[in-house]
Amino acid sequence: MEVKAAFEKNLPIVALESTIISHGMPYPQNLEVANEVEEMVRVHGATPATIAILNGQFHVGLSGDELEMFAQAKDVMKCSRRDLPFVVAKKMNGATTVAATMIIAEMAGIKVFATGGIGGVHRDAENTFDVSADLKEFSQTQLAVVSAGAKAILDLPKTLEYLETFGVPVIGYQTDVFPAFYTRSTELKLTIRLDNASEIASFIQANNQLGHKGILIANPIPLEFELSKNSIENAIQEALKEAKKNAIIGKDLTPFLLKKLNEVTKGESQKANKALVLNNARLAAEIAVALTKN
Ligand code: PSU
Ligand code: MN
Repeated sequence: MEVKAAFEKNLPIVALESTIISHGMPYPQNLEVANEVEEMVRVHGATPATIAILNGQFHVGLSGDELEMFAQAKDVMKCSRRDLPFVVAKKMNGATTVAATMIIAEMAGIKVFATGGIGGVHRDAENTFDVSADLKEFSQTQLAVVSAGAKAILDLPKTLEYLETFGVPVIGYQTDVFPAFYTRSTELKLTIRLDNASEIASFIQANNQLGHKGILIANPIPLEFELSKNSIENAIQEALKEAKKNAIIGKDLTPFLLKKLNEVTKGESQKANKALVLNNARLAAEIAVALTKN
């Protein structure tokens, strides 16, 4: 209802994904984060629209009970682009990844989307070919996505190369380098830096007028929540080793690595994750508001 009213009045809306709730964090922290993220968007003047699939139908905006169901359910399918027709045909419940959320948000007419981290090119992709469908989606779906970069479980230089090849602009928000989710900086220089929401809104308008598609806005984790590079790299190495030992591949790999990281860091990664998602929700709301003013 809230989202429908916002559309009718042309008010700013921010899309949110549901895989981060169902597969990205454990219960009950996931529900807490989902609610706080929605509240953060509201406090900054926009309407949150958490996107998911219920009984085969696309939902843009979830009720409290629906959020709770996605936070608790064990049988919700993680849906990327290729999974959408299956879940619709079978009238199943599905949680949407960044790629699938972009598709449904664009269909609904939403321009801005906040998440934690996007999928990317996995380490060892030269052997496994594991490249998230999120990346290709940016080249075909028009949406501005605010993320804290991409997790260092991935190969970040290759992820940026891929985005460059597909013509996807990566904007550093108040930064000259690509952030790595748990840490604010890397050696990876970006070509575009913008320092406030209004400049980003102007960029989005120019991009969309040109008929270009996705934009990645990289918003570094707040300084006080940043983890140390060494400790997180050690935890990642351990998580990757476990994944290899258990022969985890395909769509199961990202959720497996997130869960292992949380175990290895004794919940530290989870705390950082929450802080950066909230920070992204705030910036996305500011951008959505600025878009209605430009
Ligand atoms: N990275 C995170 N947290 C997440 C995800 C990625 O730090 O929750 C989720 C997002 O929904 C993202 C998906 O779109 O994992 C990517 O999965 P895959 O690598 O299988 O495309
Ligand atoms: Mn993959």
